[in-house]
Amino acid sequence: PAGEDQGINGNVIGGSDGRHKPARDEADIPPTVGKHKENLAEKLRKRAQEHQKAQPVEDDKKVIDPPSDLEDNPGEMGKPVKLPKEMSEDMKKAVDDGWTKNAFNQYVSDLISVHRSLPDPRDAWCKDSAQYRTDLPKTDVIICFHNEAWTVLLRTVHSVLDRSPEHLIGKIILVDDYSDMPHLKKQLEDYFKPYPKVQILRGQKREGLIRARILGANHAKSAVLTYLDSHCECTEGWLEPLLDRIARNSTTVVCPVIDVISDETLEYHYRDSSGVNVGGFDWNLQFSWHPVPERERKRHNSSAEPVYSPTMAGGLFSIDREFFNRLGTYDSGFDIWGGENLELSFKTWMCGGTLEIVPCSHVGHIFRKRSPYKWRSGVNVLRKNSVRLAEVWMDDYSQYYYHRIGNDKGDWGDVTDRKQLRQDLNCKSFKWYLDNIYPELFIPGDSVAHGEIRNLGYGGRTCMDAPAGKKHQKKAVGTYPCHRQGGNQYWMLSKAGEIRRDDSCLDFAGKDVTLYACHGGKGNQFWSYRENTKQLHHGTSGKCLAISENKDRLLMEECNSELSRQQWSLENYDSS
Ligand code: UD2
Ligand code: MN
Repeated sequence: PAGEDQGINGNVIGGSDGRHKPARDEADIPPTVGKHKENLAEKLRKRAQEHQKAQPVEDDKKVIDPPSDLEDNPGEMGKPVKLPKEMSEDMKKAVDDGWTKNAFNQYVSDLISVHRSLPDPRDAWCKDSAQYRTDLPKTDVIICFHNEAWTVLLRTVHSVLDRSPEHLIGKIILVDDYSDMPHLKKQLEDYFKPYPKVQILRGQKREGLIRARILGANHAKSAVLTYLDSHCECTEGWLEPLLDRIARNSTTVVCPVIDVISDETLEYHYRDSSGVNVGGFDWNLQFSWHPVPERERKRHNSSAEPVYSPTMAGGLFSIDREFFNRLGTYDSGFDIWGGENLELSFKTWMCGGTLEIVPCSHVGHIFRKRSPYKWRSGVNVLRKNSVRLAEVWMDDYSQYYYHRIGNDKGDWGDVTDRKQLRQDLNCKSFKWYLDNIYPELFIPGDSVAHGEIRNLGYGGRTCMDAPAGKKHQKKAVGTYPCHRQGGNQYWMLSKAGEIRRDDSCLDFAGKDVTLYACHGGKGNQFWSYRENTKQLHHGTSGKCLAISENKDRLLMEECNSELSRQQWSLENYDSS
């Protein structure tokens, strides 16, 4: 009976103000299958009643008791859910399985209502609805997924339904990119039957997120498209400030602030608008975050105003549907994952649009440390996408990316159509984009040298080699046989005397030679290359860079121009 379901389905708990109520009361518990159906459903119902939350079940999932000290409404207001230190074997296994399948803590997600409430991360300024236009366009929300966890996907959809004005949502289009997890089959249709706005599209084969997004766009009818990843949570008031920007100018592409939902505890973390970042990229064509640059800050009275961003992270944005089509949506030659965010960013700016981050709009996203799903075997997918991107949009600047990958471009297919598109749209040059939209980016061609830094001692086959993993880790920079593949052996000597990798700089503070965020203050990051002696003199210490006798590490020692281990050759050196 509907009355009983109320308690289970969490509708009464969440931050919903009654908008988008399903046609009939419906439990968040999907119908179970198999012969233990009765039993399982009964157990679940009991447990759910105890904990006042939505409890999913996946066909193959063993039902175990929740932690005994679980609070009444776990995860409400975005609070973290912490598991007990001592867990039963069954629980441990359930937790591990969740991590393996999803690369986040699915077990914890399953303990939290799919309608949970969140804190309101907006500045006071944002809540004054008088500043938003009253004739906001409708948006379709497109959510592509490949093997997403049940509760996480549901929470994404409910957060849209529960926290968006009804009249601004056309459809919510779920695009299933050929998932094989059992809970994403018929169960999903059954679950969303009472929600007429939710439409489910199924790909006939694995397309990757880029073509899945194009498929979604082809089925959309509303004036605006809004994309979300399948593990997001929208906060109160997230939508209006996005649509407002598009209502004012249909060539403005907008991104919410992406808050972090902990992969471990599902805690919702946010920073106020003074902590807003904008998007950039490096010459490996990887996306990166940066503080709002000074020149941009000066354009605004309040830090809550939308800011220009050179690039977008990719997953969460709104765009006028016609403008998106005019820009040729995405390059359908992009596979699985990656590069599409830069493609859309570059062409938005280069072809007459504007890309903004809107600090009044906050959406949470579960950032994962690894990709849980299968990519393509035998193809370097990311490289292929990036080469297509570089070929079409980056003019001569593509060489810096190619250099970085050892000029090994692989097979990137045919991009004739995409080049034609760029021409037809009469888009500006990549140089224009760099000069005007992303002047902060360090350009390898502006450096004194770029490429490998080779030591001439002990046979002259040893190169400076950056530590793997995250940047700015203060790990010691190493040495390795020169491999001519770019990658970790790609360095730039800037005119200011920095030895750089993107925004990390070679730094010596008396102990190890490390990589550290470039500070532009010379000192520990200042190196001068003496052409005649081939030595690299360090600023503050006055010492010279050398390698150890067994060639396995860098040394700093008193300068002596007789020692070949202090001699270096810098690729593409040009002092003029
Ligand atoms: C970021 C973006 C993501 C995308 C990607 C680059 C954010 C928060 N996320 O990576 O949206 O732009 O960079 O391509 O900005 N998916 C499919 N089919 C696939 C693979 C993935 O449908 O073959 C779905 C997946 O379920 C998810 C979305 O695409 O909903 C993005 O994938 P992700 O979450 O693994 O990417 P993420 O957040 O690491
Ligand atoms: Mn994601």
